[in-house]
Amino acid sequence: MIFAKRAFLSSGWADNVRLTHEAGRLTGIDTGATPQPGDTVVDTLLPALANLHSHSFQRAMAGMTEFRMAGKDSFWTWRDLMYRFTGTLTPEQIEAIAALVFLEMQEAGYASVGEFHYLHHQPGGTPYDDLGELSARIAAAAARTQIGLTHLPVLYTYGGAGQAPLQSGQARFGNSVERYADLVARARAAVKELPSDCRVGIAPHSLRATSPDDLRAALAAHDDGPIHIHISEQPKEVTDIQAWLGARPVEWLLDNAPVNADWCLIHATHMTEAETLDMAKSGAVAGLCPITEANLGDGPFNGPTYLTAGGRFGLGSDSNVRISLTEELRTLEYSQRLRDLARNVMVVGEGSVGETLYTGAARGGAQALGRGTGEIAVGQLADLVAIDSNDPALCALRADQLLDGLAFAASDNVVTDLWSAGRHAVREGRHVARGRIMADYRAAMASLMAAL
Ligand code: NGQ
Ligand code: ZN
Repeated sequence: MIFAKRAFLSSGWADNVRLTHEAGRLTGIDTGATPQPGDTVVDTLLPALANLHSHSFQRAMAGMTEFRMAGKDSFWTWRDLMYRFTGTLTPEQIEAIAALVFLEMQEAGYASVGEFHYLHHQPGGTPYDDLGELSARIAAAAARTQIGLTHLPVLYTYGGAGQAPLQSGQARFGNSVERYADLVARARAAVKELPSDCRVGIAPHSLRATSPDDLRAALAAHDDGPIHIHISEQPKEVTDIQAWLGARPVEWLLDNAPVNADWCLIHATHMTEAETLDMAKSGAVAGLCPITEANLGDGPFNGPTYLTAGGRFGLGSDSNVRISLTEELRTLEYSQRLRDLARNVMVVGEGSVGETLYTGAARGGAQALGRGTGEIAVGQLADLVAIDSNDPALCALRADQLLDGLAFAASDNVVTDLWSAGRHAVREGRHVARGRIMADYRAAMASLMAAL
């Protein structure tokens, strides 16, 4: 059982909290308690966040695309390099990279991940003997790290807006809607081997990688689980979709798909005021990926309008160029400050920015991953993170300032413990399977770099 000197419960801060959990869920929460022999004693306990958007394999190319070339680098040239990188990745390497990524997420304070998975086939595009081979590799990485996985196999059929054919670099991603249904079934079989908090959703990659008819067909075949889609990340995407479908991407999606609380719209960066308000009303989650959106030069999210309209949001690490929960939180707020020349933007009315961002991302992330979590309360999954408030970045703060300290002053090394649905994966700041996962990752990278 867990004893926390202080915990942020659904009812607010409480002291001397003893928590029990069983089969992944919180079964008892006593405040004003005393620690019992055998308890895991921690300093400050928070609901752990979900990381709602990841392409784990991209972690392995972090730092390789930051060299300026002939003054014309863009999101699209980054993407070409990323495609080249996917050209040789083996199933073993993909699993080793995903395990490293999930470990880094847990050490940073994320209990779960939405893996938006589109690397399906062999180099060249021939399916593996098992269509779900690479989904099984992602599931294996989740098993090794014990992270809470929401696996999101991706429907990727076209190379660009207007049903353009796949480019050669996209061959490993491609499926018809029919074959996609088989792939989802294989992914479900792989995830069934994992603990019961793990699950499967669907992910049409983007409007440009699918078509209106295919999207409708994929949605019709889907009966349970979250639906994720990339949308309006780059201006070119907005103009391409407008030219093809006659409406801006978010506008088109809201008018043509049953977008509701099961949906997560990744990025949603370039929206008009009307799109922002309509998206907030839909109940969908905005999947914000602040570090990646800064790294790729996407632009800032329309935060103030969206929050004022009650819009829901969560955080994702997307390209995994850096995995840091504290840095995602502050990068989101700083993107708003830099645009608006203002401070404390991501709060409606008055209040703590850190608390608004953290609790908003906890609830929104849980919703987006279809996970019964997001606050510490009986019946919720035991997705918990402990931080050390004696860290110099936090030691002078009152309890009601700790989330501001976490978001703006601290590094992820304040994380001491993490539980994914009750599985105690990080202890004393280190993942329990760190040695083996690190060794496998280094070996995978050596073989990958030799083959590139
Ligand atoms: C992805 N990443 O699916 O990994 C995309 C690049 C695309 C981001 N959008 C590929 N950040 O959008 O076509
Ligand atoms: Zn993405």
